[in-house]
Amino acid sequence: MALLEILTIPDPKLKTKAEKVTQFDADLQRLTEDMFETMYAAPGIGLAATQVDVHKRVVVMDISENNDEPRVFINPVITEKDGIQTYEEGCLSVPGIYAKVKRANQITVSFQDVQGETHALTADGLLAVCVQHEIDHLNGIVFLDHLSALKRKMALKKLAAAAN
Ligand code: GNR
Ligand code: NI
Repeated sequence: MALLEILTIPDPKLKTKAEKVTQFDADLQRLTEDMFETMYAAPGIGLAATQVDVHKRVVVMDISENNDEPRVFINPVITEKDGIQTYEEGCLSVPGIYAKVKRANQITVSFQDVQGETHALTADGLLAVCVQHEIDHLNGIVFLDHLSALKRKMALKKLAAAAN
């Protein structure tokens, strides 16, 4: 197992669109294990491979209190969306910044597991937020991109001030 370095904005590599996974092999298994270790250590409730500079469509997640519900989503695709919810989001790639983001309230996501088996999951609440947040990363999008230009500017100003 290994801790991976998490990219932070404004790193341009966070804007990379990740490639579909086609090889369900030992390297993929090891990547998910390293991503879990990195996510739990951060700590965070989700991590997209993009954030650790691996541009493949791989997401790990655990929204449980006790870190005992690990979930892996390979090649996730949202097939249904319903309603709207607003959630105060944070991101390991945007440290210390929190902002309300509007997203679908309920989603159905189709994905593969590390063996390549296909599954579908219907989720709402935080799980739905997290799946949408992580799929955004795979498409080179961070939550700040959902904010108004003014709110994004304020968040970036705060981030720059914190870095000094
Ligand atoms: O740890 C995280 N918490 C979180 C809180 C609200 C909405 C989304 C998230 S995901 C984030 C980890 C992360 O940056 N994943 O990409
Ligand atoms: Ni994030």
